[in-house]
Amino acid sequence: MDFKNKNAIVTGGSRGIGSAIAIALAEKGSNVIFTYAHNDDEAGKTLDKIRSNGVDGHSYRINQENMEEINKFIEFVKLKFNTVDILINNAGICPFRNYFDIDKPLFEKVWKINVESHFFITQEISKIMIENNIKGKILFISSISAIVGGEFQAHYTTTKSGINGMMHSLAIILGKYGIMVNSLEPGTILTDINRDDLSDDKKRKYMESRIPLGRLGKPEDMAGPALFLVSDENTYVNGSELLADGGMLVNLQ
Ligand code: RM4
Repeated sequence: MDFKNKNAIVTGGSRGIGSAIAIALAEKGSNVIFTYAHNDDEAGKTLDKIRSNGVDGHSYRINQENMEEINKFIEFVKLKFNTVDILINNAGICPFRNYFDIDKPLFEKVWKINVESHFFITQEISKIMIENNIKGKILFISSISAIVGGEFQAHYTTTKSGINGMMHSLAIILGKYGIMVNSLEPGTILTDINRDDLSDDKKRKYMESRIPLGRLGKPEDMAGPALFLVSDENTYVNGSELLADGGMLVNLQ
């Protein structure tokens, strides 16, 4: 797969799955802009890795709950890239919480970051693709949690199902312009999003026992399927959900 001279955007690209995909794209020649929310040092390290491949790389700190900041980010993209070929909507949070302790502010925060921000970022980026006649690729990082529930994830699973619903409609709307839209559904991948949760030995052993491959996923395990879906080799997969969970979902007994 060749990404030379492609312009890619990755939200939440400073760590975890987003970082693995952003670096993999750069290693195959793509220019990359990634957003991040908190850690400047961590973002700087990821940016160095991206730029070490001789590509144009930029990081952008943003609170994706905030529409004004999203609009400023789009202006930044237009400044740095004359067009966009690939958008990876990855940023997401999952504060594990008892359902009855999830209040409106928390629910709104998770909804805005995981779903609403990507609805509007995708609206603006797809306009750029259409205006430049780019038959681009858009990938939502959804989750196995779009398909199954989680006792402490009622807010989060709602967002991941919402992402798939958005993806289905955008595959129709943007497919008319030759832009292909899909979602990747990672299983349990060990990243900062779940480090605390999986620090509970009993929980970690249970999750590992659910996976036929015998191990939790690594962010790098997501790069291959993600890159295929946004590559030129993908000529007909549109509106699809690709589960990447090591066999966890189907492992009932
Ligand atoms: C994933 C899945 C994993 C969990 C993360 C936070 O969708 O539910 O098990 O660790 O979310």
